Amino acid sequence: MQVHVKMGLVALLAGSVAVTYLCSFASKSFTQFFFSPPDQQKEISRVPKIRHVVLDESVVQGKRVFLIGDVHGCYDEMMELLHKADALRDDTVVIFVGDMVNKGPKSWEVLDFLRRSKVYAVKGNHEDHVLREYDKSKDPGYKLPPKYTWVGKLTSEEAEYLRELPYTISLPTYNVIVVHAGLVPGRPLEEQSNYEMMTMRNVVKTADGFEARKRATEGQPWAAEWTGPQHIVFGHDAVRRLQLYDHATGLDTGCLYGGNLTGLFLLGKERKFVSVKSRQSYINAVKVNQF
Ligand SMILES: [Mn+2]
Repeated sequence: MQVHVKMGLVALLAGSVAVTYLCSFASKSFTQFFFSPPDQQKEISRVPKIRHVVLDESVVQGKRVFLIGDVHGCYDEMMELLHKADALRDDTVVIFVGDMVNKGPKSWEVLDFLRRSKVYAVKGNHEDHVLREYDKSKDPGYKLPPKYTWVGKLTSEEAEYLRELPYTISLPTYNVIVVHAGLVPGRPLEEQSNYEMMTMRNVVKTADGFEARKRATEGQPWAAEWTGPQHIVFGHDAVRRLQLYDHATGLDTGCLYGGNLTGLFLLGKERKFVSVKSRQSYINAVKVNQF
């Protein structure tokens, strides 16, 4: 009898939890569906004034362009790569594909280098994470998680530099677009979601085109479905390492995980890579679908 009463109570409790959950889920979905533009469904930091930067002929004329994969605070490897490629010259335009900071050992040093040098970069999901933590840390009651302690020391100028990183950099001279994570095929640049440009890995086919997926468990790599006309250079996907498609090149070769840091020179239709070995595995393994 006692057992039955207990079971009844448990069932009642479980039922009420489920109903509460379903109600909150339904109302959230309803609100999101009717009142939020797509980007606000996923939390991101305040968007930069210019989302899409164009580096035209006046910037790249007579210069080499060198694109660098996800650095993640691997300052020593970054400097080694820049020297190996002889890229710190006035005749070389250097562009980073995002996720320059976080997770690795020397995020601040990388950020300081970026700000002091005449290099370009797009915003990755980790720059966005840093900004969200920075904004939260302005509340005196907020305690930064241990892995974001370095964010507490950022000046407002340093945060502002990260804030204004664009989501894409286009190089019409080379017919190239640089983005951190990816672009949804068949969708104009202006209609790409800020969140997805920093986080997507795959796309799934729908009746009217493609939808982005953050996780690689569903659909295809977006780059496999990208048919141009521009060539997209991106990072973010350390699990897949170097990705070579006709119209897309993925440069995240997992420096943070003991792989390589890879750079790419744009030379007409050819792709010339320069890479350096990671000095150590700063994190033991790439978690599949890591965010
Ligand atoms: Mn990333």
